[in-house]
Amino acid sequence: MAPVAIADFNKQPTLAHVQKTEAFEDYKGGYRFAPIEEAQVSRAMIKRYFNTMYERAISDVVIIGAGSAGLSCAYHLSKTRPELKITIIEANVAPGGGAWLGGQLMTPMVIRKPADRFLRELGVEYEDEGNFVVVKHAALFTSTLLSKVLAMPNVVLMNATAVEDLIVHADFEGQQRVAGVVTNWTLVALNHDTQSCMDPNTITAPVIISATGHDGPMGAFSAKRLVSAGLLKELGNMRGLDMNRAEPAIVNGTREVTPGLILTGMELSEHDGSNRMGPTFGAMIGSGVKAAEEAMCNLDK
Ligand code: 48N
Repeated sequence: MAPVAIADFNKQPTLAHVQKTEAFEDYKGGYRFAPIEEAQVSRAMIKRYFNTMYERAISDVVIIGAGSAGLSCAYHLSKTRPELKITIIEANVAPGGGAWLGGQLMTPMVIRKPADRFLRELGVEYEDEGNFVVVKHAALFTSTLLSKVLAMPNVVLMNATAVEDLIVHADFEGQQRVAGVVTNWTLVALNHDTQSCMDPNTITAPVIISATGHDGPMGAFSAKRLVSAGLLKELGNMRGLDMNRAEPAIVNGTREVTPGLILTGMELSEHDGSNRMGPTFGAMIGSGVKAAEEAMCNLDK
């Protein structure tokens, strides 16, 4: 069959009549794509996305927030336990949280030792400054970490999706346990005041890891929800900046704060009232990895 001339491109017949075009000319003779019908594109997305939603309605671990702590946690957990169904829920369209920049919109990222060994594991280059290292652009760290997490076969990322609430079950003794998350499209979650009730969806899991940060439209989401749900008396509220106190406090404090819920990253500073560390990210890595270890201990009980 003669190649379709570019002039006839828009007159592509429906798929029923089109033979498979063997070779695609390069730009000189008129670049062509293989023919397609719109419904094929829609169905290719719908089939995969909603199959995933169906399959992940019950997950082994849900991670709320795909910032540096959430992604470091997902990387370590999915690599160490490839059999676990790990589902990441990220409210933004773009995952990565605050880790696309260093500090005050400057792009280099500082990571204090010993967290530099995580960079070597990821294959992210850096400049060694003695007690700390500098990645030339924060996006190099975040995009590398994100690409490795997304390549893990047991990880699913649902971005543009917000956790609007926690599922909380009570056992026979009345002990309350976080048993999953309540989700909605983020644009819906941000517009509940503009419509009548737009009910959410659910994902159940034995372990929830919350890494929702300390600021942003939904920062410290789970910590705040624990207070409003009566599972935590009050927030500790993040304290002033002190790098040397903040980073070990966040990593060492990473834990299951209520049965079924592990907090990691800067959300923990709001829960515990620990200091902030400002533009240094080693604690996010360490806390994320520790949260993964806590989750594995929890699942293996
Ligand atoms: O990057 P963040 O905000 O949070 P962390 O803890 O991963 O990293 C914090 C780090 O970037 C710092 O803040 C640095 C170290 N600065 C410290 C300082 O002293 O200032 O990522 C949280 C992610 C974001 O992508 C949010 O969109 C997302 O969580 N998120 C949610 N996703 C789903 N549902 C929600 N309810 C929700 N809330 C937040």
